[in-house]
Amino acid sequence: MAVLDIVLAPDPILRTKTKPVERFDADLHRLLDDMLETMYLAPGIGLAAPQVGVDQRLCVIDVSGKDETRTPIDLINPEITWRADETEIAEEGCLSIPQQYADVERPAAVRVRFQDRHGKEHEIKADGLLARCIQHELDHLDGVLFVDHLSALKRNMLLRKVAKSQRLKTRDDD
Ligand code: K1U
Ligand code: ZN
Repeated sequence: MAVLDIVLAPDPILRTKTKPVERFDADLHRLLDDMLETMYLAPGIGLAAPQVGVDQRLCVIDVSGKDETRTPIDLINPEITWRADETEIAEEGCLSIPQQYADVERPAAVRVRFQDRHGKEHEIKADGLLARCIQHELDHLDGVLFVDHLSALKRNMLLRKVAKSQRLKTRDDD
């Protein structure tokens, strides 16, 4: 397994709509395993393919706690089939927008239909942190970032901070 580089905003790949996965082969399994390893190391609770520079409709999620057994989920070609009317506000971060956090309002529960790494179809209902993480990751697959749910003022402030910290890092690395 390998740790992949995480793409940071404003890289344009984070703004592209991903293409459906068609081949459920060894290359796909390697990508999913590498993404899981990258997510656990980051650390994060989710990671979508565009965040590692891949234009494919897939993501990995594991919302288990620090002292719990790992429960990774691969979501291939996921689609939300139902959203609760009730919404919840909670703080989100993003591995592609490091060290920036904001409250985001989202439906409190969702149903999602997806394929696993073997191409088998599943549909699950999720609430709480899993529902939030699914929505955050599926947004990535449509080129949407959590800051897009904020006011333009807040969004530009967070994105400017990321751009500035990247400029400083590039300067320090030189
Ligand atoms: O997609 C990503 O950028 C990963 C992101 C997912 C996410 C965070 C918060 C709400 C919804 C979705 C992260 O994992 S950021 C890191 C994080 O939230 C975290 C890291 C370690 C332990 C617990 C949470
Ligand atoms: Zn993210």
